[in-house]
Amino acid sequence: MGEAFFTGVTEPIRYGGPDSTDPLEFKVWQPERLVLGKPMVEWLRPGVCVWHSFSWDGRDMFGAGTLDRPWLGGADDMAASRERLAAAFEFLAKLGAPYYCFHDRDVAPEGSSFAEFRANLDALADEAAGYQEQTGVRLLWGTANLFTDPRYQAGAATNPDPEVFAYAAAQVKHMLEVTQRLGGTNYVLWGGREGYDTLLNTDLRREGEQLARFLHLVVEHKARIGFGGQLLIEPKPMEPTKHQYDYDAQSVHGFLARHGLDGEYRLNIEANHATLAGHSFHHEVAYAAANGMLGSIDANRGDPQVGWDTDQFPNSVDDLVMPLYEILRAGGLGQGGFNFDAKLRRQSTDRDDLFHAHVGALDTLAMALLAAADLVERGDLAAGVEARYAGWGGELGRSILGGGLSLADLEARVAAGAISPVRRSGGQERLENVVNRSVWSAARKA
Ligand code: XUL
Ligand code: CO
Repeated sequence: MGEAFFTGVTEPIRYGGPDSTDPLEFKVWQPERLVLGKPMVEWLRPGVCVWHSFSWDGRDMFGAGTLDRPWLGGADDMAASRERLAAAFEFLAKLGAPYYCFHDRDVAPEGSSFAEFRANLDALADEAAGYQEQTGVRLLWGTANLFTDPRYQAGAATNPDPEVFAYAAAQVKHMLEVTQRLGGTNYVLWGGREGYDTLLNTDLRREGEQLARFLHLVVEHKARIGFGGQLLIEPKPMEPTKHQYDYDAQSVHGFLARHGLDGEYRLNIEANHATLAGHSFHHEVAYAAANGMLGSIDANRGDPQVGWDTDQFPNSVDDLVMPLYEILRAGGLGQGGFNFDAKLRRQSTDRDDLFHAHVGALDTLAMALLAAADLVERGDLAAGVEARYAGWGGELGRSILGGGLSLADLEARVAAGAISPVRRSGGQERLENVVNRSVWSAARKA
């Protein structure tokens, strides 16, 4: 491995323990530490994203790039792309994160035709395969960028022009194959522009049908090539469009069921997308888990005062404990993982800031995992939920759910005075204390 870019960090980041004062040592993250009988790394399967960490120079809609990114150098050609890949794998090897994720366009220059883009991507995928071999880093997921190029201004699958649909299909076909070649365990579809800016020019019925057709085509191609990974849809309610069809976990689930696609896709839940949808991250993960739709996680956070997708690195244990509790109770993420879909603040200009961000994110995630495991082990939260619904295990509850009682039957029972509900406390504050107890207890034992 070259040592060209991250010269401020000469050795792989080590575990220093909770009392370490070295900002570039892990305080909690110990990949092999057993949690509920399984190594931390297997519960979390954390990954680094190429787009925010290596392809972005800090530019925003008000100003130019600010970050020190010598591998970008302003060019979008094969030489610059090779440098970027070298930088990414040097970083990954030093951080010790086991996975990475990328869009086709994050690694390959567009060229002047689709055929050229495809050839560029193939050449860089070969190079990535070599780095994977050398470093042991694996691909968590691949995806196609169907939102940056101006051709996608009105969407990809939901575009009014079938030629744009065809272009998107070509891109996804190829990237699915590249993901398979690199051993990716998931393929993600995020429909950034699958939505509308105004209803004045939009046919909702047609766009829904187009999207369903597209998703069916991906399922068919997955079967044709024998891709063993999971297909994932990443919900987001808006941005860049005013309204995105894959609004949240529940709308995607409903859409898939309506079009005979449930069972084919699961969800890639992103924390900041959940909050943009007016939900908590906990809600989205809990919904996915409750409906067998939990696939993978894009870990990040928003800012409570800023209403857009700020994609900050996760740094709050409190935000992550309950999503992790749901994940543990669901038996884990299976083939999924935690991709840090997070970017530095524009003023965090040093190359080393990337290490600080990921070290903090891994430690935060690890600490939240310990707290969630403590909650699972103590079991009182789950026991409380069980007890709350105990009535449904009795004669009345079973008869209602079994379809044995009509509205008239129920009216008769109520009128006969056989039914007299007793109010019980939901105990929210007591339960919030239970969660805090596990957070504090896990911190003491870290
Ligand atoms: C955008 C976003 C994407 C997807 C992959 O908000 O989260 O980076 O994760 O296309
Ligand atoms: Co994301």
